[in-house]
Amino acid sequence: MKNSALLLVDLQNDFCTGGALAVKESDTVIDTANRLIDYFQRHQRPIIASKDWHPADHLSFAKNSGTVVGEIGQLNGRPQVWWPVHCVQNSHGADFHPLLRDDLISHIIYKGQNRLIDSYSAFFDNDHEYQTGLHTLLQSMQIEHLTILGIATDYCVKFTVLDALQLGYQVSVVMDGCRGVNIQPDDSQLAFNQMQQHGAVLVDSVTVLKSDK
Ligand code: VGL
Ligand code: ZN
Repeated sequence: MKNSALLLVDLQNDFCTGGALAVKESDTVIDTANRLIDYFQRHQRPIIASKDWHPADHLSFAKNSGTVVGEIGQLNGRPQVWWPVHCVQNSHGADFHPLLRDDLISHIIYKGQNRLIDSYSAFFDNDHEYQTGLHTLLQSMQIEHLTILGIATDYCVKFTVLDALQLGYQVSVVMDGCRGVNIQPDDSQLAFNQMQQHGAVLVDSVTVLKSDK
């Protein structure tokens, strides 16, 4: 546990049941997140959460780009999936899920504020130009290992994990704490494979909770 932190990716209403971009079984994710939050709290380790935090005029929203939800186009010279309006700053959809133990979250990282570029990773915008401050925060706390879970497996979790590995962190991905959008049915499985190939360790929450060191 020493030098370890918990990173919860985008556990917001819009990605949960009833939300604009809901994944399946989000209740399970919140449940798993709460058990890990309790564990990291008991071990006095940092609990960090990211929030997708878009201005209402964000150009990843199909409505603002005159495009069709789920199709792929180009934004600022890079491939972009067009999304429904989601996680608009200060809206209910951008709030944490009501059952999440967010009172125990020690730091919140905001991403996706620039309307011209999407930001799947909690570390960088998709062009890797702008940093969110997460890396600086982790460095200031001498964090070397991250336990990561959240939504969506095939977007924000995947790119957060790949950036973390590239920055030199050891990463455990809690599989039962992740769910994906799955535009293609096996997108989440492919994302898990890709994270593992790049050096992430895929774990089950039960294993994490049992390892009492
Ligand atoms: C996400 C699509 C658009 C995510 C965010 O949190 O995975 N996906 N914005
Ligand atoms: Zn988004």
